[in-house]
Amino acid sequence: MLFTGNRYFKAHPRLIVGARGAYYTLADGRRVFDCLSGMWCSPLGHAYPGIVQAVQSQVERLDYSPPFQLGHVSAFELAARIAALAGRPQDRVFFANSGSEAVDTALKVAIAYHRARGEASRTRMIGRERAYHGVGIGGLSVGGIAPVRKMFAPLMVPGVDHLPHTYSREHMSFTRGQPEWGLHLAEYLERLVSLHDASTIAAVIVEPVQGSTGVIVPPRGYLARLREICTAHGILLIFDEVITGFGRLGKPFAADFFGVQPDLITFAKAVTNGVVPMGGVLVRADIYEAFMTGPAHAIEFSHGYTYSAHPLAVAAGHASLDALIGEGMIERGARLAPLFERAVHSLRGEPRVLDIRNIGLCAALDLEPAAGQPGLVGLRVFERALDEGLLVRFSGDTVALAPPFISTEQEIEAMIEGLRRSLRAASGAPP
Ligand code: PXG
Repeated sequence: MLFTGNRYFKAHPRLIVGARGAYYTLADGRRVFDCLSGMWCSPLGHAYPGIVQAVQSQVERLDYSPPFQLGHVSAFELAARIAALAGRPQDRVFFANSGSEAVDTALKVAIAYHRARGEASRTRMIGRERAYHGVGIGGLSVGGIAPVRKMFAPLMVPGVDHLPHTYSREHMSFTRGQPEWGLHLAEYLERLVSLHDASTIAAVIVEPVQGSTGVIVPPRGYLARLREICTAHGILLIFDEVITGFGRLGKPFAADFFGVQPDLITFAKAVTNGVVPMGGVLVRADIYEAFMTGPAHAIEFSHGYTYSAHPLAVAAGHASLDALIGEGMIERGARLAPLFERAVHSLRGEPRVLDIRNIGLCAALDLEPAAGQPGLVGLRVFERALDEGLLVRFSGDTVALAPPFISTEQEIEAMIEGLRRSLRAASGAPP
């Protein structure tokens, strides 16, 4: 089992048998609202007709295409559409199959780019505390969630350092959107540059909004300041948009939302609405060009996966973009965000609620842990929520919400009222 208590699961199996629209069907027949859009990956809900049809027809036309030394047209078209969507039409795209692979690919691009330009001393990478960048060796190394890393300590890539995370309950609890406090934390990057010297640093990687650790929203001005410092020192800035990409904040990418452009953007999850695995990296054109040296038949970048740009993923990607853009689904999500914000913050004052944070169509609640039993309150709320017909995501004692863009206002309100009852029931208060 993945990131799951195996023994608890075997004793209390939770099995899913179907999904349609914003609902899953569990093995016991219960229909539950999908409060996290799958695992942040299905903003269009499940069995979206355009995607189902596109994947079905693709599997009959071209079910697999070797991505080394060959290509297929629709993969290039999808790359161009994604770059255009990001407002960076000159960018190149490298396809992978997951967020973890996208992150490891971006780190490789960064290291190899400096080497290609004769700055091979730039090997160091800077991540951030509480970051989640997947489970590859690179992503783990720049990641900052201790329980995820500690078991694998000897595998960490050497020469990685971390910025402090930007969360402070004292200064920002119950903030709606971006906190006013915390801009000064970007200056830690200057300190790391002074410590290690810019000539040793290849890249800084951050999630614009930290997702997995519980929706930590960047302080106002923070990302722009990181951008300035990176630019001043020739350091590449990577935004890991595996969660924020494709509309979660109400704009196609968090880079647009915050008005800060990184050099590379990793994406995954919603690019195919979660229907077929896909990840990738958007790379600035001049970074790509730096590799285009040597004999024209030679391999410029020795990296790739058997399933990169898999035809079924590409088909699902095109159909997802048709809906996200063509059918206005990102805008629909954006329109729901103010109502979602009001609704989720109405949970302030409910039992054990220590903090609520939100941005776009995502939010997290920190709950006061039970003494000596971290994670137990989260588990209880999760189980009570299932009884309320809600599938919420909990991690420790933090509950995360990121409903599908196809949700109705009534569904958002019902989700919050169901969660309210779950919080009360889990704490023993009258429901
Ligand atoms: N980067 C970021 C920012 C992520 O959020 C990954 C990389 C890795 O992606 P893959 O596809 O390799 O899993 C992620 C994944 C949760 C949750 O509930 C979040 C993720 C995965 C599973 C659960 O917060 N993020």
